[in-house]
Amino acid sequence: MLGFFYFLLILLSVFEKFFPNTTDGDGLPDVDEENIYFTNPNNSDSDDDNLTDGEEINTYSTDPNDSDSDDDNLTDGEEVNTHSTDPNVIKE
Ligand SMILES: [Ca+2]
Ligand SMILES: [Ca+2]
Ligand SMILES: [Ca+2]
Ligand SMILES: [Ca+2]
Repeated sequence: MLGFFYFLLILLSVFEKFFPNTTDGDGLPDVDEENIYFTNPNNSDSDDDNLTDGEEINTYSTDPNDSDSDDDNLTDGEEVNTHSTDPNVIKE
């Protein structure tokens, strides 16, 4: 009986590894949002700049907690979606 529970535990850990629990569907596991990125696990866009936390971390390398990573007064979302500028480099 104990062996069966052990088997279930292993099954669960394998499952979580391949299907990380992400409440807000931004592609970042909740545990990573809380412990690594310090973003909101219940909000797919913590800084409200129209890029999801996952896009900022994995695609654009921008700050998911700063709506304007390079402080040039254009939000990260505006730079990527509207101006096609680099959200990490201040435009001259
Ligand atoms: Ca999030
Ligand atoms: Ca964002
Ligand atoms: Ca941002
Ligand atoms: Ca900017």
